[in-house]
Amino acid sequence: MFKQMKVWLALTTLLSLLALGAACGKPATNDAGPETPSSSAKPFTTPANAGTVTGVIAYNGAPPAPKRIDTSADPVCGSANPNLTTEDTVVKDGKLGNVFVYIKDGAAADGTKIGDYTYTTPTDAVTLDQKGCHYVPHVMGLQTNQKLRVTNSDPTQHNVHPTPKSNPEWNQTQANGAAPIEKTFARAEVLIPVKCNQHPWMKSYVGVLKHPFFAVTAEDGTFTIKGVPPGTYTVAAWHEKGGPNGTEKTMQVTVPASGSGNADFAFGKLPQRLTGPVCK
Ligand SMILES: [Cu+2]
Repeated sequence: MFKQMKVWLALTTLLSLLALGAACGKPATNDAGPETPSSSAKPFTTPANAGTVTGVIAYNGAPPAPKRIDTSADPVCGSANPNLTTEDTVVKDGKLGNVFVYIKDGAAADGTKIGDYTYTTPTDAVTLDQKGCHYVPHVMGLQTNQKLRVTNSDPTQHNVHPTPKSNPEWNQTQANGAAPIEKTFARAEVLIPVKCNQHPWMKSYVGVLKHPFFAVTAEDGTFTIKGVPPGTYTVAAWHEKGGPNGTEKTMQVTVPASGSGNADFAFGKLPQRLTGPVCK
């Protein structure tokens, strides 16, 4: 018992030190923006002059090299995916993949706040697969009450375990060949970590929003959020590193009618001239 406490203490100390070290990154909270629509809520329909929010996420400085994962705890994983590596910082040509980008706040040109609309829940499920003993995709998004469909493509057993803060926590064993697990999340939450109780290295993140204005950056760091009504918004970019809840950066973006608002973010090391006053 005492030993466990010591390990826990060491871990929390390490985490706080890490948080301090990432002085330029703002630790993220799980606040996904306005949750409850006001009494003036109106159903959202995509206007004919909707635009997009697009951008590229840069990664400054040398990215940490992916680490090889020791899968020896489960021989099936070792043979299925012998070259499994960490996916927390996926950088290609200075661009960062797996960043969750979303509209956090703001209003359309007619003054209606993004949180004041009600949105239709998509009928299609979003799939989170377990393949080669890792989660695919690593980061994904879905709307509140939209079905999350967890599948197991591996010849081994997994134990799917999301650890939300605003939604109920659950964990469920999924044997090889078992039927998909279907769940929904009723509350917006950015983002919900998902782990596997069977394989400690397995991790993924699920962003839940009441609206459809989110995207995950591709390997080349690009993203596009479609169907956005012209207006001015706070756009947030979230990456899992830099704090216990990841790092979130925001910027104001104006989406012109039938046009595109640009939201280029940068993670990693800040250029030297920006350090100091920028870091609070
Ligand atoms: Cu697993």
